[in-house]
Amino acid sequence: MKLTQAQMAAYERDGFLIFPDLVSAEEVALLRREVERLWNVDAEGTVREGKTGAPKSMFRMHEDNGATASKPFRALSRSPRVLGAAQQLLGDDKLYIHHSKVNVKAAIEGSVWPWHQDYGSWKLDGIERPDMATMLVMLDDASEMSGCLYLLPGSHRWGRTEAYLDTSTAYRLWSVTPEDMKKRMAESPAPVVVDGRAGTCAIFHCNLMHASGHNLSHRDRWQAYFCFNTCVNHPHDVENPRADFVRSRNWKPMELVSDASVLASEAALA
Ligand SMILES: O=C(O)CCC(=O)C(=O)O
Repeated sequence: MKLTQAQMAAYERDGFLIFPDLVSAEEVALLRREVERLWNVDAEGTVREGKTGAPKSMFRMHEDNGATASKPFRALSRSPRVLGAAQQLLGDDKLYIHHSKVNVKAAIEGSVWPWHQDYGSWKLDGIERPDMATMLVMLDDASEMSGCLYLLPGSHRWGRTEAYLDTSTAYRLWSVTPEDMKKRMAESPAPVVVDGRAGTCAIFHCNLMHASGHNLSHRDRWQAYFCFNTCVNHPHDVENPRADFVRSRNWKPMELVSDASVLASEAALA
């Protein structure tokens, strides 16, 4: 996939791009089988909801080792559609993944994600510059009812905003205070709803404000995220670094594989 000049300009202006049907129904079905397989894996990185024990986030699908390694997720993370798009937007062919994850927002009981910038956490991981972008992959049809993501257009241009550690959900997240967010949203364009069919993807800048609400529907909402950084921008040492599953130290440049590798990886699973 080669992004057009218009897409590059829109990313610069808005801080995100949305790609309907970037991942096929067959690929989504395979990735969903992988999520089901990983559901009960007892991995260090899996964050479970306090009330139900259902996963909220599962990490580290993209590596070729470890309890949550997944060939289809690894292939997708290196495909021209995903890695190639991130390379173009970050202006660098040498990228690695800071972390990958699947966020499971369980029907009715799954918890929310407050307004935040990802770089709020990643700067504290020791990453010097906001030269990072995340590709989201919908593994379900997502709607406002099911707690889809919202993006605040242009907010990446504000730079990094002061963050506080929100501990109200099972995943401790550096978030923007409600007071700050209310002021800023009053002066911003309306948030964009990232909804649509499973297989829809969105790539967004690490300083873009985003959030998602409750899943009031009867079905879980599953979404995968690949968070890219440029290799030269890898984290420097910090005191008490977070674990490797969320702050990778595998800074080797990733290599592109073909788009067909996602489905081809199923043969390797058999
Ligand atoms: O999955 C979601 O609804 C939001 C996730 C998110 O914002 C994050 O993981 O940083």
